Amino acid sequence: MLPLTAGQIQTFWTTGFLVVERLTCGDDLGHIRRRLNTLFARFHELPGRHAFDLGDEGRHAGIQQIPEINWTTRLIPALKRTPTFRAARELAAELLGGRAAHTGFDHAILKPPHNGRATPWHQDGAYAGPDSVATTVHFWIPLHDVSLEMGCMQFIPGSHLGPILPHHPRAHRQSAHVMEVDGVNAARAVACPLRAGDATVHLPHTLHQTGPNMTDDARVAWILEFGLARPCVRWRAWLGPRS
Ligand SMILES: O=C(O)CCC(=O)C(=O)O
Repeated sequence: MLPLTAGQIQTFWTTGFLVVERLTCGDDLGHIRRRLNTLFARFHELPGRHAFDLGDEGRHAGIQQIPEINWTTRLIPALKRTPTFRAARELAAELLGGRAAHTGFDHAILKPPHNGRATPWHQDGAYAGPDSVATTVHFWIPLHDVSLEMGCMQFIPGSHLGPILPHHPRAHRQSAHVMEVDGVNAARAVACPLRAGDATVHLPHTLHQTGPNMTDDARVAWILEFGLARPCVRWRAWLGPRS
């Protein structure tokens, strides 16, 4: 993967998102997909903090609409050693202008064929606590080609410059896990269909959504978050455990 150009970095900070072509290769995507498939295959056995549904019900035993697995790299640490993970971390460093580190959070989202549910408009920052000030960059990496009909990412350019808007659980259902924001002018949305190996990257305030999967194939995306590596993390390592 070539370094980003100054123009790409400027586009990212101006619009709040960027399409990155050829982040990774098909072989590694295949490897990641096999590993993630093993997690989705035992979705119902995973501890509750790892497994949610982004559809109407956040947790249920029935047919999943949009299963999501959080902290995939805690479940399968080898995922952090993949070329895809390393390439995303390198690009994060270029975008952030310093050494980048995994925030610790990552997730995988599956949209089964004809799942009938969009992932609603939201800002990732709505899930963080009010004291969260860190600037992080979020890579959305589909494990295959992805079209608008399959549920590619859509962004509102410039929305990263605004505040975190009021969010509510999907369709105001208290049993929903996924958050939603009302009143988004979807006419301004930019859809980002991708080829396998490409990715999008966005900021915590950038408004985004994905449509329902209207195709016969499953849509799977792996999402990785990086921030600037903080010196104090190294200091803590040097100091060792504090009594
Ligand atoms: O993959 C999806 O459907 C939604 C992804 C998303 O909203 C996110 O990563 O924040």
